[in-house]
Amino acid sequence: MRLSSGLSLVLAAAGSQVAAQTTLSSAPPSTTLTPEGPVTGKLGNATVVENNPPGVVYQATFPDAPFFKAAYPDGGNIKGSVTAVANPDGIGIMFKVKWSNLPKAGGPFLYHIHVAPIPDDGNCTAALAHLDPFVRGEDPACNKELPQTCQSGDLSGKYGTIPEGKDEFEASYVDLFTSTTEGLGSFFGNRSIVFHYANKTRVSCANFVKVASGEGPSHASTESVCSSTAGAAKPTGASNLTTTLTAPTGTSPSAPTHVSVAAATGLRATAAAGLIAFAAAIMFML
Ligand SMILES: [Cu+2]
Repeated sequence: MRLSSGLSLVLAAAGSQVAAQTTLSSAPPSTTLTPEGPVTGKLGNATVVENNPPGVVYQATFPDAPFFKAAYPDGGNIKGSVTAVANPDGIGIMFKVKWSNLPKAGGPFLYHIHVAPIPDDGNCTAALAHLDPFVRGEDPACNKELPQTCQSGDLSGKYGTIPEGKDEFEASYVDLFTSTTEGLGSFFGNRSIVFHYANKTRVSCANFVKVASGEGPSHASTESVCSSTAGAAKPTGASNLTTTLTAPTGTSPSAPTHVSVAAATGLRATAAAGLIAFAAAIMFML
């Protein structure tokens, strides 16, 4: 309970930050998701998902052995995970990608949310295609300036590929088009992440599993105690994602490349709050 109280405080602080920063930005959002940009999906462009359940955390942790054995001739595999939780306001999902022991060749690497889970035998082919509820298809390639025109599951397309020649990679960003609300097409909690070579070879893959259930009197159980109310997926007038890539200047081969992506305009504050809540959620899990 002490941890719960701490989490509440952090969430409250995050909320204050949103309010404070939002009031500083009196100008209306300079861009909107629609009608800007081409319509790429058969069902339109991806829509912003609201009402994602607070505190529900999904994590995909990579296995000990790769699917594509040739990527690790000496054994081992990519280590690490992709963790996801809703922003405190429920708009968008905060992703944290943290990997090490990356393949020595084959980059820049790609990673996506794929529609199907990985079976027990670890066959990444069984993940099928990318999460693509608006039926966009893979071609042409994602334009990261217009993430709503990309496949929802194309995370490296929207937020950056992973450079070759580094041992580690970390990225944190808010994606507005994926969801932790069960029942939506953009829901990924029952799906998987696939890590690819640049040529799309499937190197390794992992299923998302729920590791925290969010609201409720007890956080000890991983069973869901949250409401499964389906949120409406609808466009809102905020986009214009910005990306900053900070490459380390040190010579250590293990120095991570850190990518920080935040939504511009009012959502930057939301993203900051999301980071705080996300950290709190992870702390809680520990
Ligand atoms: Cu993929």
